[in-house]
Amino acid sequence: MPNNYQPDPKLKFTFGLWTVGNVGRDPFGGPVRETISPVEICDLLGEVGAYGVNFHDNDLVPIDAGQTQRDDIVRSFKRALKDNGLVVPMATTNLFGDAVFKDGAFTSNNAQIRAYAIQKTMRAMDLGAECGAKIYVFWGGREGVESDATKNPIDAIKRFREAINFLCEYSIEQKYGYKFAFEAKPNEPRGHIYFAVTGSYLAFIPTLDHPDMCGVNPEVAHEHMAGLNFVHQVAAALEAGKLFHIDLNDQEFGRYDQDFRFGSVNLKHAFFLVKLLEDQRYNGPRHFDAHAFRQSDYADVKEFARGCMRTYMILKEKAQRWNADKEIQQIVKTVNVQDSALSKLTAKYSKGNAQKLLDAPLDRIELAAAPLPYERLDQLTMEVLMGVR
Ligand code: GCO
Ligand code: MN
Ligand code: MN
Repeated sequence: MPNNYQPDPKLKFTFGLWTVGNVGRDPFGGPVRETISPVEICDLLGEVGAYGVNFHDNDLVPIDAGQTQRDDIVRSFKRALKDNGLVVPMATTNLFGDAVFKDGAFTSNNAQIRAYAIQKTMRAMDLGAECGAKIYVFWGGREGVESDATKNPIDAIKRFREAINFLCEYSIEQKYGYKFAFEAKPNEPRGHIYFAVTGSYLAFIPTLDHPDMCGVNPEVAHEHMAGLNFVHQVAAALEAGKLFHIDLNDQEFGRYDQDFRFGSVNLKHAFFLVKLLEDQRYNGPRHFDAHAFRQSDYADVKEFARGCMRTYMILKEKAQRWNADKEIQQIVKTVNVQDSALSKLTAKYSKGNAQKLLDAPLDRIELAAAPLPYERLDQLTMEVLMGVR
């Protein structure tokens, strides 16, 4: 059946104001695209068929705006959302751009800056709630150090916990119904960022006052910067019931933070990621936290946005093909050797089961001889991906 890969609203494809609105600034050069307003960004996203748009407080409302300016901006933004059939599933705080956060926000050494960061987040949570957001992302871009002489890493964890506990209570009291999603990154802009990988947050969450409200927002590029297998990080989050949001993009291993179009670098990883999300029926937003090449004009930025969504849809179709492929499934079945009697024994410890297991005739030489045709399985996977199967 022909498929034109139109964005499926059920997949909840979202972009940040800061992604398609990225003007191409980098450490070595200024903007290469003119700034477009939040309303124009909504028009662009409406045109390419996105489901929603996310923002940091200051992507929408400048940090020094007064109340009237804020209200005017929010009014026109809400109209643009409506005109373009967009929703706002997620909001977040810019706790990294202003000079006040140069040495961190929630983990700053200065109690007054920590308090300001919490205050700014409360206001940004108000703004997000006003626009309908139900997921609140925490990315600690400046929560780190260049030198461990400058901050105590144990204090940093305690300070971060205190801030999150405070903000959970605020969300509950205001009846915002937010779910908090923590986004890890190992470095950039800091030399070292605390909570370097998704697993760090999975270990941190149970220590909070409201662990049920809290989950993670893993990002492809961030785990690849750390040299990790992103699919495994996402699997850990899913298995723990903690995948509240996901930032999709791409990244060469071992390079600077690139934020490339989803699937454009590591196609095979992207395939297994989409397959995992779809097989597990992940139902949250699929957020593209990426931006177009610096060479692109806004016509090409639209191609970038369409490309992110198309690649996801195409990989979803490839995953269905993989799941339906008879030879692939036969191999999967063969290598997953079943033994219900032994599985019953090992499922739960008891003295009796332990004794039976000790007595079980398990022959390691015979077991090692069972075939594992993984070369064939992997090549079949590649052929599905390359479109010849
Ligand atoms: C980055 C991060 C950010 C966050 C955003 C939302 O590398 O800059 O990915 O884009 O996702 O601040 O919290
Ligand atoms: Mn990022
Ligand atoms: Mn991100």
